[in-house]
Amino acid sequence: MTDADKFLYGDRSAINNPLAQADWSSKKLVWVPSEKLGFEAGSVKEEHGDECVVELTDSGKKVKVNKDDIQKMNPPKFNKVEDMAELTCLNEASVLHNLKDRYYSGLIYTYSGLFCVVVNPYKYLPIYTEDIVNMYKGKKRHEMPPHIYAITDTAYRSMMQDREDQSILCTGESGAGKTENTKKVIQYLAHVASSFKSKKDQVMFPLHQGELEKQLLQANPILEAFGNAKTVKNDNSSRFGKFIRINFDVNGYIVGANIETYLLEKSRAIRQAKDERSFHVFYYMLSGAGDKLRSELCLEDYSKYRFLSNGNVTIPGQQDKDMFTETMDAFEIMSIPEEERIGLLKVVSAVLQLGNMTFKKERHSDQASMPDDTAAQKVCHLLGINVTDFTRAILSPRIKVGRDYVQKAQTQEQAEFAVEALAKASYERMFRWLVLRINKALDKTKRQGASFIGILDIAGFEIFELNSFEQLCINYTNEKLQQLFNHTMFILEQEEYQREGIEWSFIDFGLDLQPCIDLIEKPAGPPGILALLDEECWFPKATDKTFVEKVVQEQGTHPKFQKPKKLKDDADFCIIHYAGKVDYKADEWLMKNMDPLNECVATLLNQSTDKFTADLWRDMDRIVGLDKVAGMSDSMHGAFKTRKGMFRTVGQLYKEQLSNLMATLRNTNPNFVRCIIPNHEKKAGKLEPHLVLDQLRCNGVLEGIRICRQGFPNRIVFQEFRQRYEILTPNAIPKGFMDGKQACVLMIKALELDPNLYRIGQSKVFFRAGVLAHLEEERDMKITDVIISFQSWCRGYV
Ligand code: AD9
Ligand code: MG
Repeated sequence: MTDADKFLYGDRSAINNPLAQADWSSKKLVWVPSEKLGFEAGSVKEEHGDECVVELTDSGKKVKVNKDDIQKMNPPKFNKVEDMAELTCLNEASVLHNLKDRYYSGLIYTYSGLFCVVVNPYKYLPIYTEDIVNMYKGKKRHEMPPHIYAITDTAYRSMMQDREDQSILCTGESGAGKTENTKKVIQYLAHVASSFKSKKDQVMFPLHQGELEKQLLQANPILEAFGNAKTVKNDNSSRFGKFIRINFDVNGYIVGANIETYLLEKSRAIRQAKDERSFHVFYYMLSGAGDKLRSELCLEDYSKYRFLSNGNVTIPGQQDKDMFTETMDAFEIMSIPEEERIGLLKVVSAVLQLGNMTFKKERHSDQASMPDDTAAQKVCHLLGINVTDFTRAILSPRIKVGRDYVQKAQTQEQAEFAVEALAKASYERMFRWLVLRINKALDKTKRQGASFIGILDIAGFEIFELNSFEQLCINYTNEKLQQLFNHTMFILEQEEYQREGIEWSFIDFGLDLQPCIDLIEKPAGPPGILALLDEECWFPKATDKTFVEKVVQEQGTHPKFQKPKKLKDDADFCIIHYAGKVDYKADEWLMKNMDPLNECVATLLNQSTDKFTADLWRDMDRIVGLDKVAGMSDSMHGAFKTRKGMFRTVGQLYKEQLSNLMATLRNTNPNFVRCIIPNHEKKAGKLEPHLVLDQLRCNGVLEGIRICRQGFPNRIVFQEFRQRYEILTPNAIPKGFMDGKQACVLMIKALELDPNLYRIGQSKVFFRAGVLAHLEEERDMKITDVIISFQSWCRGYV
């Protein structure tokens, strides 16, 4: 066994161990809930009505357990099973046990029906080499052990065979491995679908990738430099979501790609929590820029920047200086020229300088003043605008009042707010520009794509103690993704039942999620939370508090909505999401939704002498001025009425972006990858059972199982059914040839099963959850009987 084999196949020698099998059937092994371990193995000793006495296997302790709390253990032949849908006892305990068992043997990928579950190993595993890529190439899913490559290859082959677009959806909590797996998908596709394969090419360019594939692979380090940061949970946490669409021609060669990004956490550019960092690029630049560049960019020491309040936090095992070189090399490969690179870095530096602009309250008025304009001068130098104009725009911007413009002095608070908003907007615009630029590079062949594979890397449900607008957006996304999953499962099941011609009454569980989705996104009748938030943003004198009141008034009786309980009043309301109840606090939601910006400064930037800056600020129609925000200023609500429709709120834009994403995904064949974080210490070889169970609950794996159980989850082809269980119905089938289906019908009749427990299809028998497990037990007992009588026969013989 090679090292890689160990991490792909593991050791499943125990599965055919007859002793283990006999042990399982004689001891009535079950799982009982355990505070520490999730579940503990035990054997049922006594049964009294609803209760039974279970002897725990490890400690030998006897415990009383309610029968409903007991979950059946699978026979040993299912140990470390690669697809958990095959388990005869399909329950939480068995799923957790199987994942844990596999994880401790170094097997991080496991299937669960439609899902591929992957547990972050937090260490290098030799399973992503070129040899392994080649091993998976062109193989069917069941021919190879579970792997992200198998998912990718299946998607690729279905795309080629069925001409159907595909998607691979990675979700999971922060640090679970979404981005790492996304990268593996791209790596695999860049390898197997490169058009750069002709003999001539290979002689001339011994590297394996063509230019496009190289650029595709380099898009990630660039995006990560600008969009990732060290957080408490993950040293390389993506602070944005992304959907990478790789286009293929009819021959299956990559012809281009496109990246869409979602919800960049731009506030990180100005503020970071304890022990966290701002976006990587700030540190790369400050550590890696040479003297010439440092002076060109007006760079200073870490300690000088207010927006890097935690100073120079380093990442273990990473040299920011080297990463700077790597990022610049990636730009080179992406053919982003020097002047654009400098343009980007100037914005990065300007964002930092904006943080150093400080304001003071004037002695005799509320007006703000700026005693020292050094930082402002640097900002203006970097962005190619006039410092006097800039200072005026910040301290006393021209504001439209009715039909006229007037200059309105700002308070210190307003000036500080304006500068922070400008820093965030600059960073966001630069990021958006970068994505567009990468897309331009990746689309340059302009060859028509015939079909595509899209890879989604987006945060899973977030449930903190108190949750804000950002969590609402991400949880709303996950409701929709889960709905897509449930619906897919429903369709597939339905198709299978139809193909087999069995009677079915399978419910579309996607519908279950609609009420919560409506609560968030419905435009009217009554309006959902996002619509109410928009409405309130336009409403004179509205505040976060009046917004909450409106929500309660309109949606107070919605079944997925709860007002906070009296005792826990620090939350404003609670949404019963599919993944659980989530408490939201509406502080700053109006502001977050409006995302206002000083229009005068935006206009200045739009007219910058620096081509790059002017380009960044070209489209101005989404900018909402500070004066237009309810609660910020009481001036002129008439003014923005006329502007309504000119720009859109953050909520509206996101809703639209998400709806486009969903429309795209609905037209693809989805492949679901659920990433699981095993512990919160970034530690290899440690799996916290309750942490994993919580995630399995949130990410739909357990829900998938629940849905499965509503139908006929276990299915077995006629021939196998006969081979395995004929022992239970010795006289049911007459000697001689008999058609598989007919034999099964006779066997089932002899078993006297309740008709609700099974369906007989065209090629398989379908069973309700647990039925097959029961047959398996009976079969075991029969076999044990045979063995025992054989043994006593042997003894008698001796
Ligand atoms: V976040 O929501 O962007 O904060 P992700 O993307 O889910 O998060 P990521 O892929 O960045 O997590 O993984 C976190 C870290 O876990 C990586 O930096 C690796 O150190 C580690 N990891 C994850 N998957 C693997 C793997 N398959 N092999 C080895 C891994 N290490
Ligand atoms: Mg990530």
